[in-house]
Amino acid sequence: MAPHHHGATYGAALTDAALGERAADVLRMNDMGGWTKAAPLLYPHQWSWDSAFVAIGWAQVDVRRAMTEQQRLFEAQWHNGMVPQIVFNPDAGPKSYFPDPARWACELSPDAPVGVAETSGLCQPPVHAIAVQRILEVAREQGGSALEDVRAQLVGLFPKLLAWHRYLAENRDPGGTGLVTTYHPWEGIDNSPRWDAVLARLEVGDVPPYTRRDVQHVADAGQRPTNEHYDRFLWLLELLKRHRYDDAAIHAGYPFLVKDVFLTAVLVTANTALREIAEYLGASAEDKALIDLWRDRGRKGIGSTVDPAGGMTYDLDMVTDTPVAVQTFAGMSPLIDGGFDAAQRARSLALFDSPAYVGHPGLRWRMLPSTSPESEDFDPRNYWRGPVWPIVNWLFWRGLRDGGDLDRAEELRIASLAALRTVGFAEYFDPMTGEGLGSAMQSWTAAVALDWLAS
Ligand code: 2M8
Repeated sequence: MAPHHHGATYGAALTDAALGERAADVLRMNDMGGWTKAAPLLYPHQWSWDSAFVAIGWAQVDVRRAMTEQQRLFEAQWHNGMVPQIVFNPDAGPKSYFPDPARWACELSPDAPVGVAETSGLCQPPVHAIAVQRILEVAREQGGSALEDVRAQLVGLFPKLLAWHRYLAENRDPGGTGLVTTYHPWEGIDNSPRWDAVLARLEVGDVPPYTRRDVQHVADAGQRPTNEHYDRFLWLLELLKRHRYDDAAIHAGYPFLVKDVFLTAVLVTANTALREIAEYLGASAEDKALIDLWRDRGRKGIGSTVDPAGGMTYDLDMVTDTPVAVQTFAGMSPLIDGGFDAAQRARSLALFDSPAYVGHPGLRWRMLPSTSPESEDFDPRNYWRGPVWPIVNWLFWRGLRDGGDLDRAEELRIASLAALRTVGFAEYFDPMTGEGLGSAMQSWTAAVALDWLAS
């Protein structure tokens, strides 16, 4: 089966064992020896948050290999603590993906890991401490030399995780609001309608010519961002280079500055995870206090974004100082961490269960779509504008469980496994028809299947 075709060999009758075997095969197929490609053709490099999920998947196969996945990623960490969105595979060649290292020109920044790795100049949601906490949990169940080795790997990784969280808490939040600033759609939720208004406002200048590679690997371009959006993405990249990727300069004079509630919620729960890791390793009281401070400030920050009318958490466009009132899963971001106060949680849960989201009668499976089917922005087949992303559902599942909503969490886990049994390990799928879309054999989809099967 060609890696860009979906579905043919899957079916509702697949046993758990067979599903797990196939998921592990996807990881093995994309394994480059120590790190894992995000997908066979569309994404032939190491992506930051993909690799965190991938490590969660590897934990079910080999805990040491799972830790290696994160060690390799953090070798490319920038001197300012940023973990880059993409670590390029030097052997994949310049035509394997666009934008390539030459277009990023990260050597313009004194913080880039020049001579160590070629990377992009942005970052992605900090799932890494969450992954490491999960690997540690699995290793503790195994005990013996597996645990000893993981612990040794963890000792080296802990200061790097701390530096990463410090980068987000400080460089990406110079005002200490508790909310992380995002600079670009490529920082995770690529063509979400959350960015439409900010992108529409941009005055696009000269973008050097380029050839899109992504649309060569998906069945139809309608599953990917438009050319108009790509021009805007590339224009922002030119501006970032003019600022030499300097966070202070970017905050002072760059047109895409959004306080991102989803990214912040992931950081909150990553801090909860890092706090546990710190405890396990016997970290200093100072480090532990710092993590507590970041976590609490993040929760407060998210609390400040709640729309009084509907209860959604909205991103804040820093340039116009207005909330981004768009109906996506980011509006229920408090559910991603188990530690939000009961009142906020109840509001988010009511939205989650409503017909605008998981309660929508047309859904093939009761899973959270990327954009509300009731919103005018909804497009069931286009990338982050409607399709279901299993990894997003994994984050909500984990938050529901940690917050004590065990029945809901279990329903979501069962629904997700039923979907993956039928759809296979597609990058994303149509919430109404269940058709697999984007890349097939997507590593992080296989990874969350492995974790759900084990949970
Ligand atoms: C998608 O993003 C890349 C750019 O990073 C792309 O469209 O080329 C997003 O879904 C992103 O969140 C993800 O990390 C990446 C690889 O799976 O693909």
